[in-house]
Amino acid sequence: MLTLTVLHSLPPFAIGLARDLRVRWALEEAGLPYRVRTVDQAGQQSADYRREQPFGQIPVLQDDGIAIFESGAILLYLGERHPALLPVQARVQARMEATMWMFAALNSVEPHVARLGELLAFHAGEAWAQACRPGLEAMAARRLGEVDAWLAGTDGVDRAYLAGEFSAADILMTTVLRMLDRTGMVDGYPRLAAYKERCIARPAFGRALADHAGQYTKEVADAAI
Ligand SMILES: N[C@@H](CCC(=O)N[C@@H](CS)C(=O)NCC(=O)O)C(=O)O
Repeated sequence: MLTLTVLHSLPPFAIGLARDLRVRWALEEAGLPYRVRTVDQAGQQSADYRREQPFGQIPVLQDDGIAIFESGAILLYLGERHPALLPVQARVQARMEATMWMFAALNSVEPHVARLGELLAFHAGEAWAQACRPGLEAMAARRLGEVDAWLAGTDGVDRAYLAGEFSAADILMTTVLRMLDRTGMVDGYPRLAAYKERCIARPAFGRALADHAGQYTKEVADAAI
C-alpha cells in the first residue's frame, strides 16, 4: 500500500495549495489507492523524518520500503509505472517531452510564481515587499506569457496539454498556476486560463482536492470558533 505523508495542520491560505495535492492528483489519475500519514511540527524536526525528507517538508511517498521526497521525483516515480502520467518508455520523444515539461514547471516557472505567491501571502504590507512586488510580478508574467505562447501550438490549433496527451507535467504546471489564483494574473492569458480550467475539471483533480481539503476541515472549523 502506498503511504503519502502530509502536514498535520495547514494555515487556511495553504489549503488547496500544499504540495501533497500534486501527489494525490497523480495517484487519482493512476487509480492507485493510498493511505495518509500526517507529520506535525515536532515530527518534521525528528531525525527519523529528516532521514526521509532532509528538509523536514512534505510530501513523502512510501511504497513498499521505498521512500521518495520532492513532489517532482514522486511524480516521475509514479509516471515510470503508470502511462496515465507519462508515456511509456518506448515512446521516447513523447516521454521526454512530458519529462521536460515536468522540469520546466518546477524549475523554470515555479520559482518565480512561488516567490511572488510567498511575498503576497506573508509580507504583503511590508515596505520592502511593496518595493519588490513589481519586479516579481513582471518575471512571473513573463513566464506565464511564455507558457501561454507554447499552448498556442502550431497551425492555429491550441495544445490541450503541454506535451500531447495529459501527463504529470500538467499536474505540476496546473498546481503551480493555482498559486496565483488570488492575483487573477492567469486570467490575463485566456488560453492559459482555459488550460488550467481544463486540467482542474478532471475528475481526478476534484477527488484529490476534496480529500486534501477534507484532511484540514476540522482544523478550519476549530480555528473559526
Ligand atoms: N520542492 C519541494 C517543496 C516542498 C514544500 O515546500 N513543502 C511545504 C508544503 S507545500 C512544506 O512542507 N512546508 C513546511 C515546512 O517547510 O516546514 C517539493 O516539491 O516537494
